[in-house]
Amino acid sequence: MVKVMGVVNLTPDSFSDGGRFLAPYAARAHARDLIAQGADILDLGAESTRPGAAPVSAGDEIARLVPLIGAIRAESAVAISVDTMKPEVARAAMAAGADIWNDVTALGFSDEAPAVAAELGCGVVLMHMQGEPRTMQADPRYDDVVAEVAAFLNVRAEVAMAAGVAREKIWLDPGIGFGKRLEHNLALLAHMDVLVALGFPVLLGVSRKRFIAALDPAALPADTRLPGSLAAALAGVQAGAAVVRVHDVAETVQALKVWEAINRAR
Ligand code: HH2
Repeated sequence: MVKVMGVVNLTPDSFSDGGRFLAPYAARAHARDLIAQGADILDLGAESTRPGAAPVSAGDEIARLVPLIGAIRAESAVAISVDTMKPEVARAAMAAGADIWNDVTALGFSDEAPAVAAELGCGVVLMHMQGEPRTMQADPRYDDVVAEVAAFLNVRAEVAMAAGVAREKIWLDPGIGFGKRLEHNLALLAHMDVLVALGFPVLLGVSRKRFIAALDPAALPADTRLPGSLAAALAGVQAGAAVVRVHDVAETVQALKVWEAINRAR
């Protein structure tokens, strides 16, 4: 069964739902809603990766994340992931009850990150990004985006395992929209089987992303991109993605139920 990771943003400037869930009680209510809608994993993020977003200190990230993790843990056994690049934030989050470190820098933000992931024994999402969030969309270039992303993820998985992260704790993610033009995103989605063949579960984040508006100018506001998000998520799972990271959990769960029922009828 494909797993659904629901996004809970604790940032004031996320592109899709910026600020709406910043107040602690609102984030908690949102987390509760996503659990009720069928999320298998909640992905909590306190630092936006939006191009041009302001950096957040580790202390601020921890102050936003830890109370929410505690509150969710007190009432649910749902898997909790934290979207952070910083080892000290991952450490505080796991101590508070989180299970997974979702790192858009694939444990590359600091030298000690792979060893910290090994020590924490948590799940680790290794995502591909070209450049850094502030400038990544300025001029992304690849000779062969699918081969380059696959090679990068393979190396990062090797680095993580060499530091002591267990193989079964690792998930890979092509990083749709992270230093990629429309054609790069489409190539990665069309050839996701190449990433799946690396032998790790693949996590895919396409929800409400800008490439959808590049294909349909009517989808300029991020909250009008649900149909495109579902189409891309289903294309991804058809090619073998194991987890989809989404904002619209109920709608994605329904789409996956239909898709899985059709597959069972084959
Ligand atoms: N996308 C975003 C953030 N984190 N993590 C993984 N593993 N994969 C993704 O595709 C991914 C991610 C961007 O989405 P969102 O959280 O809505 O925006 P922001 O980073 O501005 O909070």
